[in-house]
Amino acid sequence: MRRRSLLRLVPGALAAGSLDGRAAAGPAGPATDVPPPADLSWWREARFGLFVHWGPVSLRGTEIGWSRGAQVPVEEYDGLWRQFAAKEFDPRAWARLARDAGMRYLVLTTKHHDGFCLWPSRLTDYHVGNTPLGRDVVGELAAACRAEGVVFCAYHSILDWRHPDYPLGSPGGKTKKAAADMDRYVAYLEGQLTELLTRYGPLGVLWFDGEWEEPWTEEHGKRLYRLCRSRQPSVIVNNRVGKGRQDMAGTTAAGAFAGDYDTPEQRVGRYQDARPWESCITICEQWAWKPDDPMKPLAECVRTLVTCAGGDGNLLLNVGPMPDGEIEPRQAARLREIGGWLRTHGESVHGTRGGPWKPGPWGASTRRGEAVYVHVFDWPGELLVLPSIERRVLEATVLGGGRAEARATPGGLELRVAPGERRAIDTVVRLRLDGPADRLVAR
Ligand code: JFZ
Repeated sequence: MRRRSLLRLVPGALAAGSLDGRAAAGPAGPATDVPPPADLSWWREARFGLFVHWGPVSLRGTEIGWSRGAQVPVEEYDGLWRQFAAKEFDPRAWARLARDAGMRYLVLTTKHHDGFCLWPSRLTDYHVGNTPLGRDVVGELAAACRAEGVVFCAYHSILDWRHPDYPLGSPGGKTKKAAADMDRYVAYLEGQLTELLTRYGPLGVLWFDGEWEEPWTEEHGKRLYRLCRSRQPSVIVNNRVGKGRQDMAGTTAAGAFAGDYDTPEQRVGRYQDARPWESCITICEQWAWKPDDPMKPLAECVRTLVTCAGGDGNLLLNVGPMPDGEIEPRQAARLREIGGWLRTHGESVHGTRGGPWKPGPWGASTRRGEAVYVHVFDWPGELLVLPSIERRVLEATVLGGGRAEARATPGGLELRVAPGERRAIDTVVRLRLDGPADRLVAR
């Protein structure tokens, strides 16, 4: 069984201006004193994952971590674990839902900024094993994901506003702790990561967060990156492990920063094929569950996923399960709708690369082998004209059924689909080319 991407086998795929197929480190690649970047091909081909933010804070319906000492007094926030019973928690149902949504991996908040651990850590009492729920959420979900064919991944907050040794505290890192000891805290953090890396089998991704505060340094980040890769050589680590992330656009600054991929937050990343990236975006507005949180329409979810793929990136779509352990039925239904769309259109998302046209107001494009998928969200009129490509189009069809026409003219490539055969969310026009699409330069 060969799981490698076909793209990397295309002769000449390393030519300038072409897609490289492997996880190119780019100008912002990791330093030489850390292991070379992980092989990201399975993750890149997956394109779509489920982010899960959960913890006792769901009992209040306020934001995880950030509401501690803000909307919820610190003592009250830190006592919520006593009521965390989550009687309906069904890890198999979460994993199945992710799979039904067409997602290939799941990232769980093992510990968020509030310090609460969703696994029974030996290094603290502040964990799920001591709550009325009394189960190992990380362990059970990791097993459920494996059973359902979804890659289990761990989010972990570097900062911990509750831990006495971490120098900053709630609200939002705006207070200082008198008796803090960062070295001791780093030992705690590394001890917890060692637990996660050794107890639960292979983790697909370690999704770090909270690196932006002053106590954390790039040296800390490189050490943590090395720890992860030494325990699990194949694990993929995001760029929030170190100090390279520039802002919420999530791209990594030039220089020698640790981390395998970029992390735009609450926005779709820009077209970038030299370094992998993943946008994390909430299905509602809050990361943790909030009653009546306005939910994104199906069209927005699908177009967001497609625009990520068209920009050569991934989408990590977030849900916050309710305090009883269930994912809100309307959110679960939305995820299944996305899955339904992907059952017809998945070949234009999974396993593709972005381009050759960069996303625009009209839509986005993806490619694989000798096929290009033009995702048209908004037709400017009778036809869509795109910049010419240096290949002949042998055939144009609409994915899911329908006729399309592609005509090369001096003014560009003209695409036509009769108004009656267009789709409300995304008309996917599949172009069959006279050769590989990966060497076409993205414009
Ligand atoms: C971070 C977390 O704080 C957030 O709760 C969530 O887990 C997300 C995926 O990652 O997002 C941030 C990071 C920094 C700020 C706000 C949200 N900030 O500095 O204001």
